[in-house]
Amino acid sequence: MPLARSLSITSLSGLEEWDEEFDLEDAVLFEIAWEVANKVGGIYTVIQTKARLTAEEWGENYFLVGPYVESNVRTQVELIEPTNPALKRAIDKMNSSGCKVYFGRWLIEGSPYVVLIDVAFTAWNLDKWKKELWDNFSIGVPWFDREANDAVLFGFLTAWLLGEVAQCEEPPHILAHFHEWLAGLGLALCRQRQLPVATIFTTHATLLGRYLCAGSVDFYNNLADFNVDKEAGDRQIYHRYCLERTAARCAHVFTTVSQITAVEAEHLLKRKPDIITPNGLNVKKFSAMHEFQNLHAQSKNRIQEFIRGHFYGHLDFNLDKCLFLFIAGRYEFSNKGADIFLEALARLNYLLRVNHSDVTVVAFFIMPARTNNFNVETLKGQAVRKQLWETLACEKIIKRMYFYGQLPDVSKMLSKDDFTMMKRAIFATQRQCQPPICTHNMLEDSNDPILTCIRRIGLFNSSADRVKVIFHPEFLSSTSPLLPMDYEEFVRGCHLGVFPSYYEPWGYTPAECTVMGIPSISTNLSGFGCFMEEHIADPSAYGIYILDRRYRGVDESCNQLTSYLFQFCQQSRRARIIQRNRTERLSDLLDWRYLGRYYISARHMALAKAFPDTYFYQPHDSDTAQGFRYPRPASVPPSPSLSRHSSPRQSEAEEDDDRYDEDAEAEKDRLNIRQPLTLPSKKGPALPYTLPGANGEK
Ligand code: G6P
Ligand code: 1S3
Repeated sequence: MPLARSLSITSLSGLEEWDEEFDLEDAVLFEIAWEVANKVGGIYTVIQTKARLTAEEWGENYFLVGPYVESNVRTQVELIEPTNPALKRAIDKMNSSGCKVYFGRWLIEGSPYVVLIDVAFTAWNLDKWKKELWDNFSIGVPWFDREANDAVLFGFLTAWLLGEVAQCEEPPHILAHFHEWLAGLGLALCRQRQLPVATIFTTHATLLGRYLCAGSVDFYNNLADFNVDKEAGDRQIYHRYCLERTAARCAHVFTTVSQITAVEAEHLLKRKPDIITPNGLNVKKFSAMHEFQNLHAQSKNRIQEFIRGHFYGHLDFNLDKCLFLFIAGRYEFSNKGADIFLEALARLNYLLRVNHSDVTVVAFFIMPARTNNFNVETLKGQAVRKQLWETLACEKIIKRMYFYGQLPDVSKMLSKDDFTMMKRAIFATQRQCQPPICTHNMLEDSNDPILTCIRRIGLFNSSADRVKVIFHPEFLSSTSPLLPMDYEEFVRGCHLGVFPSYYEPWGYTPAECTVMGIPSISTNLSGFGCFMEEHIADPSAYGIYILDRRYRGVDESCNQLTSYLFQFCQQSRRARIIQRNRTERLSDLLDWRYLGRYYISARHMALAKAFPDTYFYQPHDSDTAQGFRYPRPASVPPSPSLSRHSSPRQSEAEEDDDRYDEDAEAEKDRLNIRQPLTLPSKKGPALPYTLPGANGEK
């Protein structure tokens, strides 16, 4: 068995170094999730971004296990022969017993090995396995729940695979990390069959939490009082809930992504997580410090191009004074806070109008819904823009300039025909209707929650509106004929991400904004918001606005959101640039190179619990629970009156002055960050966790 290295995390600017001595020589790690090489939601991002670091740590002994989806495999995976003899034997044995199990390398950073299981191919076992599930766990799965049926097949197949590996001649110490309820049954089966496997279960959201929040329930104030069985039954997810709860209860180590979801899990799944494993990202560092600012300007230009087309005939606002806001993610209207974002936009529209502001806000909603492709009016907008551009940048005129070879005579530059052509092109940009709200033909237009809300609040992109809305009900793609940008480019070009979620165990969207240096609004009900609140002395100074949705009513939260937005609109360009610099400086905090340590702790904890004769886990110092805090940036004025708005604010006169010394500003704050940090002790994670066995679980 090849050697796995133990990990040493080093040199993150301003953050703690971390060395963990734990001999993994004789261990193999399987990480099992339905979203391995299969993008459905946030778990894909967790696994894909973390792969490089985990592959560095475990080398040849790291295997991801997921479902075989042909279209994904064709584009993302290189199929090869299994490299590990024990795993090869296990796969061969399963394949000769009527399964289809593939082995390959996932073509992402770190190129981890993947074992992909074709669950449909073994569907003939479903009834037999469901009976076994009923006999051993008393969980009955109805025939019509396709997802739950897949979870049963995937669970039995992964347990089969691990069982085969465990039966080889000199079995390694097997560590299996299962993500989310869809993969959880494999864990329960490993425990029920008493396989020599150390198990971890991570929940990224509880099923019941998601369902309850989507209804009209005061979730966080009633967490302790829900009759969980009844609530799950009422929502027809009792069997799924049982699968999730069984996995959480059976795991050697149970983890979740944030403190707020830990409390939720304790009440709804009846087990307190042993450790919190916050989600990180693969942070890209540019050699030029302000490259991300240049990228912002480039991407913003491309969004402006789109806006020129979308608002053709109504482009009566100054694009240079236009701010781009956006919300993006799974289309859960109230869970993701699209409801209060729209309401706050209506209020912001009123405030900007009565204050005669020259700022225009364009708010993008990027949330996939059922559509029938792009609508004609939106496509026409982009066609008109292109035609106008081609006419104005007429080849003939350019050639004339070129042939002169000297300063051109302006009076001879344009002929009468050129003028006629230009007039026609400009007249063609007139339009009778308002610029569209939605870029696509919606299948359920009349019931769609975003469109219904827009109809109610009356934000129709009229000339008088200072807030315009664009609903793009499809994820972005660089090959789109409308807005040809991928998500990352789009985020870089925006000014502010707005994510006022009510239910958000972690929330990758604001984290992604942060590492790209784009300010964002999240809430104290999101894992990300709470994490930032805990680690930064004055989050808003860093462009991390955290909305209070916990202790305030909806209307109050909405007012707070409106005031954040209005305050943001009042910032000068220079202030925005300073703020982006500060935001970007937080990216180390969200890097897997820093946050990966919690996963490492969870693994060591599980190995020590399952194989106490071989592994010993030393719990970390209790004082580490405090973690560290980024201080207020040195450049924030100390006086209470001036510092009330901790976002940088400059006078209007400075608005267009973007020549200030960004590097000096950045250096000042950077030095400040290095000074008074309360760092976690050498080996300790900064987040609170309970010690192994504290829940009486084994
Ligand atoms: C970046 C660029 C500047 C540009 C600015 C626009 O900082 O380096 O050249 O002026 O972005 O900022 P804004 O917030 O107005 O999009
Ligand atoms: C979940 O995905 P979601 O958007 O349904 O898992 C993500 C990854 O852990 C997490 O960021 C998100 O908050 C959860 O809700």
